[in-house]
Amino acid sequence: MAQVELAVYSLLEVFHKYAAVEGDLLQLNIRELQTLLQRELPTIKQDETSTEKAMTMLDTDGNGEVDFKEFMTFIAKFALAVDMAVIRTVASSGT
Ligand SMILES: [Ca+2]
Ligand SMILES: [Ca+2]
Repeated sequence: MAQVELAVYSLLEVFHKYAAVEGDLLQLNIRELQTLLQRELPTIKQDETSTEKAMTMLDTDGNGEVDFKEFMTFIAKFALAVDMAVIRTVASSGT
């Protein structure tokens, strides 16, 4: 499979793996979100307050859970932030 397709399937798989743990199988509640962030995005600093902040930030329709669309919006923002950090590193290394 092509690299981008693999990445998309991988994101789908990760989302559904954590979303299906309890309650609504297609949405992440705050505990599922916390587990996903801790295990799959360990470079983001984690504590209880940050999970609550993440939930508020990700849950754009305000239903108290994170659906795949909300999760992907977050992943897109995360990717852009990583890209910016990489650009800054390359620029500051003087190469
Ligand atoms: Ca769930
Ligand atoms: Ca939501």
